[in-house]
Amino acid sequence: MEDLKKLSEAIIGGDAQSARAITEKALSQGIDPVRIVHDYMVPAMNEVGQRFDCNEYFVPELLLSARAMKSCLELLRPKLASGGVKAAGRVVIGTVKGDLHDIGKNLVAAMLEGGGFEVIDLGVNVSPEKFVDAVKNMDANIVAMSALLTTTMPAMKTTIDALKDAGLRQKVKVLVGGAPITEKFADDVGADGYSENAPGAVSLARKLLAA
Ligand code: B1M
Repeated sequence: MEDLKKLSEAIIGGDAQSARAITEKALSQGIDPVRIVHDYMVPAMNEVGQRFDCNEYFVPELLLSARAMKSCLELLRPKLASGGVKAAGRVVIGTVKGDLHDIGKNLVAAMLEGGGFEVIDLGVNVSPEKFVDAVKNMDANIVAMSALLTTTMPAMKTTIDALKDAGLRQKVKVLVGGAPITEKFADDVGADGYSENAPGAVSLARKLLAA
């Protein structure tokens, strides 16, 4: 069996080539992709964050680790999605305006796909207008927003207000998440739900649509 601790080490070290090779091998050995992500990749990125916090890592190191993480996610995404049975709902997802962090958002998108949702990923730095247009044009029933910066959290409220102004708020459930987001913040901005992690976002999306 593949030693997945080496995968964590490769992500922490920003070695995309090794990280990808280990992921490929682990998948060929039938290791559960959800386990690969949650037991090894997410903790590795958390360690990178801690090193950044104590000035051991700087932006270039973050970028290298993020690139390694993304490279592995490319391989994992189809596997995470293959469990889906039928479209459980249509989700428009994006990282809010001003925010370029997309690793967590990509993870949530991949897990939602895996949970049987149709996912329209608008990317990063998504303006309220772009969310509104996507809900209109794609006939989505969930809007999922991610924010990693305290300075971009207010964009979630601006987006919810834009949905209200466009007469779309009742049509969609709004799901929010990201490291600085809390349940209280979600309530304060008028979201329908908050999840602290990607698997939680999937069960919450199901619950919200069933309600
Ligand atoms: Co940035 N960054 N960053 N960064 N970065 C943080 C967020 C920070 C906490 C680091 C720090 O100072 N300790 C800090 C924010 C501080 C604050 O706001 N209070 C910070 C900063 C300051 C910045 C810059 C301003 C730095 C600079 O330029 N001086 C800059 C801002 C750029 C911008 O966005 N405009 C910046 C840039 C970057 C990089 C580009 C270098 C890179 C991002 C690469 C990329 O995403 N493509 C980066 C990184 C990698 C980080 C850290 C180290 C790691 C983030 C990450 O990917 N985590 C981060 C420190 C940290 O978080 N400890 C940091 C792994 C990922 C799996 O977790 O995204 O939290 P996360 O997702 C989780 C949950 O939050 C949840 O599910 C996932 C797990 O299952 N989740 C959801 C996420 N979205 C969800 C949505 C949901 C539900 C759950 O429903 C819709």
